[in-house]
Amino acid sequence: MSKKPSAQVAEPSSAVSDNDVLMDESKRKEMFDRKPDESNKKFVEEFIRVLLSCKGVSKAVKTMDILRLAHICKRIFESQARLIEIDGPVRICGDLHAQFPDLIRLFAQGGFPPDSNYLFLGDYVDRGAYNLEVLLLCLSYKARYPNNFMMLRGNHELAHINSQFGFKEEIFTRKGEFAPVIYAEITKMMDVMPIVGLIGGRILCMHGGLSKHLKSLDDLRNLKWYCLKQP
Ligand SMILES: [Mn+2]
Repeated sequence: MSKKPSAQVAEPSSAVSDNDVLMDESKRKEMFDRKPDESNKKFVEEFIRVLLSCKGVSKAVKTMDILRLAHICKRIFESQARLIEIDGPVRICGDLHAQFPDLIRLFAQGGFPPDSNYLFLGDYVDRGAYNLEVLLLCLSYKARYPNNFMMLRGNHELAHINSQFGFKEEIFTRKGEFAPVIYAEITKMMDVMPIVGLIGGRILCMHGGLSKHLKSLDDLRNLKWYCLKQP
């Protein structure tokens, strides 16, 4: 799969009110927060089905659905710690860098969730051609199996990096007028992703290192959220 996904203008909205909600952050959040768990579960399962059938994000996935998934995952990340403590067995996977076929191969070999538990070490986006497919499939599994599918933050889950290495450009090429809101919401979600995983109380996992000022597991457990300003 070497061909880049074709550029596509964002889908037209069926009603003016849909667009109003889409562009209004507080209305959107209110609507998403009102959805019952069962509805979110069905929504995420459908998301996984569409992404696995390789229909392509531009054609098959609506902007509102991307925003809803980002919202669900942001809530999950906020409810879990920055140091996630899990027990094995778990499959640990490194950088995906927008390589959707590689992600599918990983699942084909290791078992599609929830047959296996996963800990991804970050860098879902940038460099490759399938930023949205990779990120959204991972987020869908995170939303569906929040305690069995773990996603750490890599250095590319930061706006000042992924605005330069392909992720932002892909969203703006493929999602047209709704790109700024999608990019902004995904960035806010990335800001609350965990940064360290501790498996079985003894295997410490992270993307690429930690500050020398963090000296103990309790320092990691007590880490506060932080946000970098978008460029
Ligand atoms: Mn990397």
